[in-house]
Amino acid sequence: MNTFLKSEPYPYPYNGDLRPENTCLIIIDMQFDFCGEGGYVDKMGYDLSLTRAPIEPIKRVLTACREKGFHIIHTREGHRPDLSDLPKNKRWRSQQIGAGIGDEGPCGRILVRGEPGWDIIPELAPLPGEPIIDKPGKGSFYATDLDLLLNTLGVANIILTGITTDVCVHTTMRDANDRGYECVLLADCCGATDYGNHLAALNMIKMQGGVFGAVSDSESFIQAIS
Ligand code: C5J
Repeated sequence: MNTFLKSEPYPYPYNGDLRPENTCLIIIDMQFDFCGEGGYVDKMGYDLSLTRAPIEPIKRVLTACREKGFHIIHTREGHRPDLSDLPKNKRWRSQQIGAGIGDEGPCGRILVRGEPGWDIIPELAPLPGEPIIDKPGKGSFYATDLDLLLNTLGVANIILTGITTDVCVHTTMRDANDRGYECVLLADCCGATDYGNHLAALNMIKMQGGVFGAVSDSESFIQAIS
């Protein structure tokens, strides 16, 4: 039996083969640093309500995926405490905006592994057995074993959620698409530091017949898998 989501610009997935066995929900960087008070995004002065908006929709999708037995993977952006995996230009640019990666902040050292700000927020805490990918970059494939995990699990379809839409989620979606994964981004399960950029990122996906995949929402996804 084929299963399709209501999505744009085409019903996802392209071949209707959407099953828990071949589909993975990826929740990207739902860490204090990106949506918590005193974290990296807060220190940069951006509106936290934009990056907190996806928390409840992701929770509903996560619950549905757990109930149905879908694969679930979480990611965290962060660097080694000695900052040996932090490019100098990335650090310099973050310092220019008053939120130096590796510097002390209200949530500990910004974007450093093991610090309070680097943790995934409790609302979306991974369960034992759900893999966590620790990544030093924006994309979830760069310098990680994500592709190995997805291949080993037999994943063909990726459901993208998390923050931020225009940076880590988009980079991951573009890379996943190039690797042949069939991707859909759930719009209300993502957020950006600028609402216009969130909308633009959604629009980019829908060009050229779905240049990186498709765009849907939490309700359509939950309805399709129920
Ligand atoms: C950023 C992310 N925006 N998780 N990281 O620096 O999107």
